[in-house]
Amino acid sequence: MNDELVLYGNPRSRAQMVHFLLEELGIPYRLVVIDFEKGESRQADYLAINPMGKVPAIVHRGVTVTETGAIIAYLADAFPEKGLAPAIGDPQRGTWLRWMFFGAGVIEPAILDTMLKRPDAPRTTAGYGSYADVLDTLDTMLDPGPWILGERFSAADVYVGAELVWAAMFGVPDIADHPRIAAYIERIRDRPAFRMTAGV
Ligand SMILES: N[C@@H](CCC(=O)N[C@@H](CS)C(=O)NCC(=O)O)C(=O)O
Repeated sequence: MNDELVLYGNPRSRAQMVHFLLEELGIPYRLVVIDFEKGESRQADYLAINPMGKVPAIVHRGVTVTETGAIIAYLADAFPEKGLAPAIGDPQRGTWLRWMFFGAGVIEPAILDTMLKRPDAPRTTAGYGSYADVLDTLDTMLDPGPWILGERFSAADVYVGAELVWAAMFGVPDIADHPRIAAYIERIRDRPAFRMTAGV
């Protein structure tokens, strides 16, 4: 079996979040840059990896994984000795999965809809309720902090944390009104692996 780990992405994309995780894990990998300007995400050889034509994607041990949250969860589990995912059977696993899925299914659409100023869907129908609900809930996620699992930094911080850093950089509103979230964003930005992969 080919054990090589290949990440397809580029620094100005969600692939940065996976790159951030790889540096936190400190494992060997090969980065293949997919250049959007050259149309590489829509070329046949890349569509064979991800038919969505989206990055990030990884290939590891002959298996392709796409979707940022799934890749981050997969890699944290694939290298358990690095301690970035609570083991199956550990009650903290429930908290970890909760916020990993919150990152993909709640934070991401809430941020995008807010950035694009899309009209609000009815609160009971929208999976994220309202943007204000999401911020209030993130506040509870960080109580007591400093990380999602308390004193333990994990892959959930890589995913949710990077989403929030990017949201703040793109000027998503009201984050400054939540000092706990603002301080968390600074903690993520200060991590050497984040700085190195985001070029900040
Ligand atoms: N649901 C995907 C979204 C990935 C995504 O939209 N990636 C963007 C860059 S951030 C992309 O590849 N855009 C290039 C294109 O659509 O051609 C995930 O969470 O990984």
